[in-house]
Amino acid sequence: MSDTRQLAAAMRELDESTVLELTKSMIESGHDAFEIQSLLNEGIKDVGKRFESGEYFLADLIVSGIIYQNAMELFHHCQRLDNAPVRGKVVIGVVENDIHDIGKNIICEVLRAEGFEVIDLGVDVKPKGFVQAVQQHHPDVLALSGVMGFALDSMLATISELEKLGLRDGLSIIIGGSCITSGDPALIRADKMAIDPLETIAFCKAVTEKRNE
Ligand code: B12
Repeated sequence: MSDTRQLAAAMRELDESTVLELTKSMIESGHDAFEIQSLLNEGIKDVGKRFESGEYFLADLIVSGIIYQNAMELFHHCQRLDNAPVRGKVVIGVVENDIHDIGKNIICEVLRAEGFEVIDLGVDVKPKGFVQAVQQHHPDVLALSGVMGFALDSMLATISELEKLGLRDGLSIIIGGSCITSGDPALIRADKMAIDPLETIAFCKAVTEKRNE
């Protein structure tokens, strides 16, 4: 089996030492971070399927999260140079009742690497938490992350609260995470929905470039 196939399989089997060994060797041999992440994503999605079918238990989900994050620690390429100019400001958080933060942490890292100042509100953020952060930080972009099916309702509740308080105009909102399956962002009254970190960067760059025109 090739290293790439083995990496997804080792993630699926929760074989931490093989995951870390292969991640290291793929980084050393010049594989792209997004390619490695997509293999880890493929493996961890299978962990979810095994959990759903009763083959894996909650403890296995917890372990899969730890392994994934330890593999992510091996990436140091995303550090922004301290003296690089700040491109814009993003407030991000995982929406109410959802505590899945691995994907959100990846988005934070890639945005920081691209020169954005990121204010990370953490997990299970209530609509009022986002409202307070928008009032305090005046971000260019508000990014709402969610994985659970119900996260879309929490996103809609957050955007409704911003609208109610007159804070929606002039604020660009991107929603993302695997709660997004398909559909139109306008249904949630967001400006953009995405799963791919690269699309997130492109959206945030477009917003700040437009602001600077
Ligand atoms: C690890 C894991 C956990 C860990 C999370 C650890 C952590 N620190 O995050 C723990 C053990 C805590 C956990 C708990 C639970 N989990 Co869980 N978990 C998973 C698992 C296996 C992996 C999730 C993950 O991290 N994936 C990897 C990351 C990198 O992917 P990602 O989050 O999608 O992020 C990527 C993109 O979506 C995107 N992205 C992310 N955020 C954003 C934001 C923006 C703005 C944008 C643009 C993009 C973006 O970028 C990322 C990079 O590619 C999934 C399986 C799956 N199919 O996803 C189940 C899964 C999500 N969990 C599930 C369930 C049921 C639960 C529990 C209810 C279990 C229980 N009985 O208690 C609890 C719920 C807790 C809660 N209220 O949130 C279900 C959800 C079903 C549903 N759709 O509603 C899944 C799908 C498993 C399954 N098939 O049954 N879980």
